[in-house]
Parts: sequence; C-alpha cells; structure tokens
Amino acid sequence: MATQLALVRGDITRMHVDAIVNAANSSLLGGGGVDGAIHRTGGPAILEECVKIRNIQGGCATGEAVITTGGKLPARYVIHTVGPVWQGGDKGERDLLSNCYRNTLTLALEHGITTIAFPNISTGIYRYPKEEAAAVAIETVRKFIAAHPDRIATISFVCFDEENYGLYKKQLSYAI
Ligand code: AR6
Repeated sequence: MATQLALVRGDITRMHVDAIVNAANSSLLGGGGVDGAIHRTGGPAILEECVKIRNIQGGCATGEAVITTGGKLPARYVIHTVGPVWQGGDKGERDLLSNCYRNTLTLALEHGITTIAFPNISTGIYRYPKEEAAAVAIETVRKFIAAHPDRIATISFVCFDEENYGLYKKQLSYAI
C-alpha cells in the first residue's frame, strides 16, 4: 500500500482522519488561526491535555511536536507542532519548518496513525512565504514516505486559502 498524498481545500477541523495537525505556539495554550479553530471545535479536552504536557515538559519547542486527544473533533488525535516565525530566512526557518513535518510524522507512526492531515504550518500569523513553505512541506513529506514506505495510508495537505491551494496543486504535480 503506497502512501497517497491528497490535496484538500477547506477547514481542517472537518477532516475525518486519525490525526489532524495543529500549527500551535510553544505555550501550547491556544491562539488564533487554525489553532483557535481546532480548540473551538474540539472543546476543552484538548487544552486540558496541552496543560498536562506543559506541566511535564514546559511547552513545545519550535520544530517539535506533541500529541493530544481530538476531543469532539472527527479526528481521534491532534498533533500540535510549532512552526518557525519567518524572520527573513537566515534564522534556520527552513530546517525548523522541515522538522515540524518530520517530527509530526514520526509521532504519528509511534501512535499507529495511518491517515493524517496537515495545515500550511507557519504561513499565516508566522508569515513564512507560502511558496517556499509548500516546497519544504512537500519535500519533507516525500522524503519521510520514502524512508518509511507503506506505513501511512494517506497524508492530506489542507489549504484554507486559495493561494496555498494553487501553490500545492502546482508543486504536487511535479515528479519526485
Ligand atoms: N483549517 C485549515 N487551515 C487553516 C484554518 C482552518 N480552520 N484556519 C487557518 N488556516 P496560522 P501559523 C490556515 O496563522 O502561521 C496561532 O495564533 C491559514 O490560512 O493558523 O503557523 C498559533 O497559536 C494558514 O495558511 O498559523 C501561533 O501563535 C495556516 O493555516 C501562530 O498562530 C497557518 O496559519 C502560528 O502561526
């Protein structure tokens, strides 16, 4: 069973998958954008688990990932990862964003997750240029799949805005 890459336009909180990914901040206490939408729709159980994780490890560093329940979401789990704030591109942003995708997928494998949906991490409030962010996301995911063949059934990229959707559509059509 080869891993499928899927492109979806819409709201990630509606995805019926094992896990959706949250573009969180290092406090893990919620925020705006997709983070706000996930906590609003999933309810307080998600924040309760985030607070427990904070109490154990003091939040989540940029590029790292943690897992909680999906609460009332259709998804069973939420994997929270913290993307880099764009600071011009010479502060390690590329590697940090790549770490988000790789560490999230590693955590997914550890939990037996076979269907997972990513938002366009860092491309909203954190201002990472969308075209570069899409390239990092797709390249990192493709490398992960190649290194872990047949472990994950479907990886969806969920684009909330038209611009990201168009960029992913174009970039996903290129051969590996
Ligand atoms: N479903 C899918 N994608 C969404 C949704 C949604 N419901 N809502 C927004 N997006 P952002 P960041 C897209 O700002 O840049 C928070 O306050 C949005 O169009 O959510 O990583 C956190 O707590 C954009 O393409 O995350 C952090 O403080 C993408 O999600 C900070 O924002 C990411 O935009 C993280 O900033």
